[in-house]
Parts: sequence; C-alpha cells; structure tokens
Amino acid sequence: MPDIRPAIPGAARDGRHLAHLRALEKKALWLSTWMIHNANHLRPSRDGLKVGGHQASSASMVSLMTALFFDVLRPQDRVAVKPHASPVFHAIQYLMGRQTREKMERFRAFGGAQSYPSRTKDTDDVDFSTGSVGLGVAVTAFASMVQDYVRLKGLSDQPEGRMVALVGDAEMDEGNVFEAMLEGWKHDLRNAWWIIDYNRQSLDSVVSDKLWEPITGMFRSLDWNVVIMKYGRLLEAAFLEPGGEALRQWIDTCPNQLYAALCFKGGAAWREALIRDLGTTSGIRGLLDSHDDAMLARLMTNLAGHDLPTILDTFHAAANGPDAERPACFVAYTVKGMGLPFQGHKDNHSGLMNLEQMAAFKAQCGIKDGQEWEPFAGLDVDVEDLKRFLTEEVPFTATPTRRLSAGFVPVPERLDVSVTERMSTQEGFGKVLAELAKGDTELASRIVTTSPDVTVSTNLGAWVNRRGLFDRHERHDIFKEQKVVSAQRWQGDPQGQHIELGIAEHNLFLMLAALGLSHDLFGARLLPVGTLYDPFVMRGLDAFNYALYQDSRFMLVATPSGVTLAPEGGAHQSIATPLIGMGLPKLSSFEPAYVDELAVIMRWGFAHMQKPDGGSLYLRLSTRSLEQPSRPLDAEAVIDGGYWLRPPAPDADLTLIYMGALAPEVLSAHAQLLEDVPGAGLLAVTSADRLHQGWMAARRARQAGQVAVAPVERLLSALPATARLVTITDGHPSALSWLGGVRGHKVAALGVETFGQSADLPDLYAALRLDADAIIDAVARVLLE
Ligand SMILES: Cc1ncc(C[n+]2csc(CCOP(=O)(O)OP(=O)(O)O)c2C)c(N)n1
Ligand SMILES: [Mg+2]
Repeated sequence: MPDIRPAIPGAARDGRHLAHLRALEKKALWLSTWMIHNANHLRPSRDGLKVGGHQASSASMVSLMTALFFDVLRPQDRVAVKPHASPVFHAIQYLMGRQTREKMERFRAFGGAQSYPSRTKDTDDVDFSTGSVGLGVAVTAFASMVQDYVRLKGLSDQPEGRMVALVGDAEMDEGNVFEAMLEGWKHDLRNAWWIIDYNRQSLDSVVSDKLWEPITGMFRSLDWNVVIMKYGRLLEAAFLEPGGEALRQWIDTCPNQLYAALCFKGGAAWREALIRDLGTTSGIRGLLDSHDDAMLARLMTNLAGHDLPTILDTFHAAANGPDAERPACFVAYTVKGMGLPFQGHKDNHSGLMNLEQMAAFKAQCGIKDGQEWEPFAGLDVDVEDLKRFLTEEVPFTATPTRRLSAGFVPVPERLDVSVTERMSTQEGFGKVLAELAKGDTELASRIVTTSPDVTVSTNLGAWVNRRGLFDRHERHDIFKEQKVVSAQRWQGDPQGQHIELGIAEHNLFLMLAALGLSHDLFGARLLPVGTLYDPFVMRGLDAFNYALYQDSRFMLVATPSGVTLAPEGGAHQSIATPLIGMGLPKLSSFEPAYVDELAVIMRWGFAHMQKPDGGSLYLRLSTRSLEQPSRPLDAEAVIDGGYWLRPPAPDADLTLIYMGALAPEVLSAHAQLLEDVPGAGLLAVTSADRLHQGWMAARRARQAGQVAVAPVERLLSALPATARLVTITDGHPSALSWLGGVRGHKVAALGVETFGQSADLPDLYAALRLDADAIIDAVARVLLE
C-alpha cells in the first residue's frame, strides 16, 4: 500500500481557525517554558535540589501538540504524551480550562502538576502515564487491541477512538517498542498513531544520521503507514524557486550535528554555510539576498513539525484517507528547543533559560509583568472569539470528562474447585478457571486471560478450550479439522477470551496494563489474568511496575516458581521475586501452599481488582504436588496473610513459619521436633506481603492515635517474648526474616541465597539447606542463641 503523503499545502482550515491555533501554539510554548522557569528560578528552594523540567524537549513538541489537542483529536482518542513534554500537556490543559493555575505554579512540587504525565497524581486529563521511555509508546498498541476486544464483544458503547503516542525519537531505541510492533502485527493492530518528534537529539547527544531509515524500514515491513513530515511551507515554497532543488539537497544531506549547530547559531551562520557550499549555485545568492538573518533562520528551521498548516493537513489526510484505520507512524522533523535560545544545542536536554533569556523571551511573547499566568495575555487575536473557539469548537473539550467508569462485576461467595488428594497450586489455578469457564456467570464473561507462549504450561489449557482464543477474525483450528488428536482446541474468534502473546514478557505486562485500564479508557470492566513463569517476571519488570504505576488492575499468576521446579535448573529458578511482590505498590502478592487457600485468594482478588482503593494481585504458584488438607479454612486469615496451622502452646519456645511449596519439609521437621520442643507452633504464611502491609498500616494508625493491632501482631502475640522463630521459604529469606522484628523475637531465616541448578528435590533442598534436616539444624542453633 502506498504511504499517505501530506495533502496539498494550503487546504482546509480558514484564516480565523489557523489564527486561533497559532495563538494557542504561542501560549503553549510560553506557558510550558514559564512553568519550568517558575519552578526553578522563582519558587523558593528549601533543599537546594535542582527542580528541572525540560524546556527544550517541550518546545520541540509544541506545534504538534497544539494541532492534535486543539484540532485533530476527538474525545474518544487516547494519548500517551512523551514524558518530557509534560509541561506542554499541562499548559494545553490549562488553556482548555482543565488545569488550575495553582497546580501550574506548583509544577514538580508536592500536589502540583507532575513532572511526567500521571494518570493517578495529575488531576488534568491524562490517559496514560509516561516516564520510563518506550513504555508509553507501546502501551497504546495494546490499548487499541483492548478497544477491539471490548467493542467486538459489545461490552463498550463508546465511539471507536485512536490510540496516539507522542514519541521522543530516542524512545525508538527501547527494544520494547519493537516487541510491541511485532505483537501488534500478529494481532492485526488498527487505530494506532505513533507520532515521532524527530528532533534528532536524545539526552546526551545528536543521534546518528539517517536513523529514520532503519526505523521507518521496520514500520513499513510491519505494514504500518509511514508518513515523513519533513519540510514546512516556507521551505517547500523556497524549493520551487531558482536554486531551490540545490537547497533541498543540501539540507537533505546536511549531517544532523551540523544542522543542529546551525539552528543554535542562527541566521549569520546559516548564511555563511550556504555561501560556502552553494555560493556558486544559480539562484542561491538571490535567495540569500532576499532574506535577512532572522528570516533566513526562520526559513532554514521551517521543518514540518513546527508548521501548523502542514501538520494539520497531514493528520487530517491520514485520519480521513482510505487507510484511516491502518496503524500509522509519523516522522515529524523538529528542532529541539525550537524558538528558545538553546535551540539545536547538543546539551540542551536539561538546559534552562536564565533570567535574562527569560526576560527577553517574555518581551518577545508580549507578556507584561504580572500577566505571566494569564492564559490569553500577549495575543493579537480576538480573545473572546478565541475563548468561544476553545469551548465550542475544540473537539476535545466537547465532553465534560473523558475518564469513564464501569460497574462492579459480582463475585460469588466462593469459587468452586474440586480438590484431589494430591495436587499443586498451579493445577488448582487451572481448575478454578476451568470451573468458571463451564458456568455462565458475569464474572466468567469478564475474565480475559493472556500469556506469553506459556498458556498450556501454566495450566490455562482447559479455560482456553472452553472460552476460545480472541481473534478479530475467525481462526480455524487446522489441527482439529485435520483430525490430529490434541488436548488443545485453539480456534479463535471475536468472542474468544484468551489473548495469546509471543514470548516477550514486556508485552504481557503492557497487555495487562491496557486490559486493566479498560474500565477507565473504554467504560468496560475486564478482569485480566496473565500467566508466566515466575523467573521471567524480571524480564517484564519495568512494564509490570509501569502497569501498577498507572493503577491498572490485573491478576498475575507466576508459575512455576523457586528452586522447587528443580530439574529445570538455575536459569528458570526464581529467587528474588517474593521481594518484588512485596516491594511493588498497588500489588498484593500471595504464595499459597494449598489449593483451598488459592481459591479463597482468587475470589478475594476478583473483587479487590474492582475496588476504587483496591489493586492488582501476584500469585506465586508451584508445580509441586502436595497432599491437600480437608478442613475448615479461615478465609479472612488467608487474605490477611497467615494462620496457625498448629497453634503454639502458651509457653512455646519455638515456632516454625513457612510460605509456599516447602510446606511438607516444614511439617516433617515440625513432627520430629515436637518430641524435644513440645508445644512448638507452626505458622502458615499465605502472603508475606499482606502481613507486612498490615503491620505498617497498624503502626501508621497508632501514630495517628487510633487503636490498631495488625494480623501479624495478633498471630505472634500467641508466643512468649523468649520464643525463637525459624522461617523458611523457597525464595530469598528476607521475605520472612522481618517477622522477627514485629515483636522482637530471635529469628533464623532459611531460604535461597545462591543460584540453583538442575537436580531432584531431595538433592537440591539438601544442597540449599531447605530440607527437614536443615530446619532441625537451624532450630537447634537458634534455641542456643
Ligand atoms: C527507560 C528510561 N531510560 C532513561 C531515561 C532518561 N531519559 C529521559 S529523556 C531521555 C532522552 C530522550 O530523548 P528523546 O526521546 O529523543 O526526547 P527529546 O528530549 O529529544 O524530545 C533519557 C535518556 C528515561 N526517562 N527512561
Ligand atoms: Mg529527541
């Protein structure tokens, strides 16, 4: 398919419209620059830290963002803004009346506008948080797939939107962007626009020449519409004049570093360079003579990304063209720091204008003292008409709020699972979902599962067989049609409820991030469940963190975990993941040993994921088959994080505390110890994370003068102060060793501190000192301390 070219220059919008957009462009530049200046130079500093902000990165995107937010975007479109264009975003929101002056004045201060757009901390209209470069770009692709998912199932009645990423060119260095592109291609991605601010500068330096060639090659090979936005109208007109073709070639072949340096140096330097290189070319002298230095600088920096008419024509042509749904990448040439004294300077990323420079810029913007925050000061348009334009004609302001919501999906009192005598938590997980899949509850209809090529090996097979793969188009199971016997039935259609991903774990977390925001973005509640092997949580960790940072809601099922998957070897054995689970905010992590616990946790989780003050879940499961107890279970204690499996005697000297799949070793050690240490307790921990959270919460409540006792305090108060604790888990020992700090008990903590290796369980547990002997040994030592 041909790439869309910009429409004929000069089309579309009338003079009044363009004049208003130019006025807003001017104000967006002024306000974004000023809010950074105010934060750094005018707001008193109490700690001597540089506040920062990105005046150059912001200036680079002002024209593109003006065109998008005040003209091109529709309310149903969703935008991820390049992190360091946050000031422009807030300035635009301020001009729309959706951001307060107070928050602008407090940019980067407590309670003020955030450094990088934040869905949770900013009060203006942020669709996706950004900050860790690359992730905001990629999440838009997954959001588009989620939009298809909910619309094709009739779960959302919202108009179809376009998912737009405003991308810094250096963000394209992040591999996760390309991973997402590949996944998008597989899923027939539509309605995604990635607009690259091609200022050819990153943080440290100017980027390699012609970087756009491999970048656009990637997009083209994956069937994206690639639109190069290179020159503005002034330059395009100059190219038609005598000598124009030579001028175009000169710019086309000008190294990025030289072009940037000349942008910084200005008109006289441009003149000198052009005389040196093209002085004898017919027509060039005439062009130079008819431009003074200021005009020449303006001409030579007239790149498409700063030329409103070109930008508008390009975007509208793409939005209304025959390929409107096809994913599109726009490479918009810009100058970093455009219009500011350090434009083009290679060190401008963290550069800030000084007081004199700001005074000059203020005069240039026509702003009088005291009018700095006035939204419409210094403009030569009819301000009343501009206000009318903003409230009545800008599509983005047409709805009072763009944040959507969705009702609560009821969760039954208990989740059914048929527990066999011996089974693993991973098997139990598969069975809980399989039971749900058989029924026709609303809960089951809102669950969407996803997995990076480990669907079957994480026990999602039964669920997928019943609920099917999600595919925008009918996909037949050829193996089934060919009568090849297989336990897996993998046909796909728009009603399917499992999204199969390639191996890239980053994509799993970005998919979960997007699915878990569906209620906010598309008004349709989904209950996403993602599975992967526990060690590979680390492969997607930044995206995992990112999903939680945005307050996305999902259930992560990480299985198998720990050294307990023994023969698989050290590369697959996770050690630090319990600490990741504890350390990440907005996440409750659990590591149940038994399936009855797991069913309770999953039930609670489906409700917790929907509560305004709730969060996401991380279930660390195992493939180790354990003998399953048949018993009444205190569900509340399981959710709080622990319960007494064998309560201690009032004068007990010792308690064993375990979490997860090492339960049999602990039970065996406990039985052996009872002869020598009668009354020893045995505490089952289902969630070190929840116990710790509860402890912190109780301490905070007491500090605030309330009466509060944490579950972990209540549990450990059953022990005398002199009792010893021995903790054990298949993960880093510090996940449980902190329990000694709750009431000051002496503690010996067993766990995994070195990389494992292939072995069977007895050998590996013995080598890593996790077996019953090691526990008894640790008990003997700690009792002597
Ligand atoms: C994952 C990650 N690594 C590093 C950074 C620090 N950082 C912030 S901006 C930036 C360079 C961005 O350059 P570009 O995307 O071209 O944006 P520009 O400022 O040129 O618009 C870097 C390295 C970050 N925010 N995220
Ligand atoms: Mg850049």
